[in-house]
Amino acid sequence: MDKYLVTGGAGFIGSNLVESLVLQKNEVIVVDDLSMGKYSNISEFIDSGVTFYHKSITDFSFMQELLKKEKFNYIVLLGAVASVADSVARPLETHEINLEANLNIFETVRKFEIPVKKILFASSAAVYGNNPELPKKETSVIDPLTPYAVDKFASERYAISYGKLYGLPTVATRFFNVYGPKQNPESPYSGVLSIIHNCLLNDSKFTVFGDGEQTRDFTYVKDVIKALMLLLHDERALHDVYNVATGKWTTLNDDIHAFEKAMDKKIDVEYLPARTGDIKESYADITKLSLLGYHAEFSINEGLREYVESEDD
Ligand code: UD2
Repeated sequence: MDKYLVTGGAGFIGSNLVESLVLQKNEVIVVDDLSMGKYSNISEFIDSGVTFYHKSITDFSFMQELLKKEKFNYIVLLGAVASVADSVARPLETHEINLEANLNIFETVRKFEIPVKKILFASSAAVYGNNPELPKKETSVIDPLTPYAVDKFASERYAISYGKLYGLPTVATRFFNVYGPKQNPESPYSGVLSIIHNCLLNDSKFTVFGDGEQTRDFTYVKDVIKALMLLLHDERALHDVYNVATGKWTTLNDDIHAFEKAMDKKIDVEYLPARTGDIKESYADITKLSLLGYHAEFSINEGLREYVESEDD
C-alpha cells in the first residue's frame, strides 16, 4: 500500500484515478478547490482511504505543510484550470494555478528533501499548438499558443529540470482528448464527447463547429489511468515526457454515429462554421509509451459503450 497525493483529485481524470487507487487499497489525499471538480465525484471513497482537502494548490504554505507532514510515496499533479478559454481571459490568475503552484510543489520536495518515489505532472497536447506534423511525436516542434499551453509546457519542463538538476524522480504526460465518466459537460469548451453525451441524455441539439470531419485521438479515461500507473511505477519513465493517447484518430462525425449506436438514439445535430483557431487534425504517436508496454484497450466504440453503461449505474 502506498500513499498518494492527487491534486485535482475531484476532477474528471483525478477522480477516476482516485477510484482506481482506492480499489488497489492505497491511501489517497486529494487537494482540490472544486472550481471544476465535484466533491460528489469522490465522496463515495472517503471512507475507503481517501482524505479530501477543499483547498487551492496556490495556498503555498498549506501545500508545503502537507508535503512535509504526509511523506507521500507518489505525487500526481492533475490540478489545473483546464479551460483554454479561461486562460485566455485570465492569464495571470491561471498562471498561478497552472504553473506556480506546481513549481511550489517541486521546490518544496527539493528544499525539504522529501523522499518521494515519483512525481507525475499532467501536461497536454495543447503544447503542440498548430504544428501540422502528424502524428504528433514528443520530439515534434512545440508551439504553445495560449497561456494554458505555455504554462503546461513550462510546468512540464520544470518537472524535467528538477529531475535532472536536483534528482527529483519526475515524469510528465501529454494527454490527448480524454473522455469518459465524470467529465463535466457544462462549458462550451468542455470535452466534445461529454457535450454530445449530455445532449443525448437531455434530447437537446448538438452543434458541430465545422463540417465534422476534424479528427481527434479520443482516449478513454481508463486507458489514461493505465498509462498513469505505468509511468508512476516504471523506473525507466524518468525525467521525460510521454504522449498519452491511442495512436488512432476518428472524425467528429464518426464519433457522433458511434455515440448514437452506443445509446441507441438519434441526436439532433446542427452545423455551424468552425471555431477560430480550431485544429483540423490531431493524433498522437505513442511509440514511446508503447515501448514501456502500453497499449490502448479501448477503441472509440468500446470506450463510448463503457461510458454509456457506467453512467447508467
Ligand atoms: C483540446 C482540449 C483543449 C486544448 C486543445 C489543444 C479538451 C476538452 N480540450 O481541444 O483544452 O488542449 O485540445 O489542441 O480536451 N466541437 C463541436 N461542438 C462542441 C464542442 C466542440 O463541434 O459543442 C468541436 C471542436 O470545435 C473541435 C472538436 O469538437 O473541433 C473537439 O473539441 P474539444 O473541445 O473536445 O477538444 P479540442 O481538441 O478542440
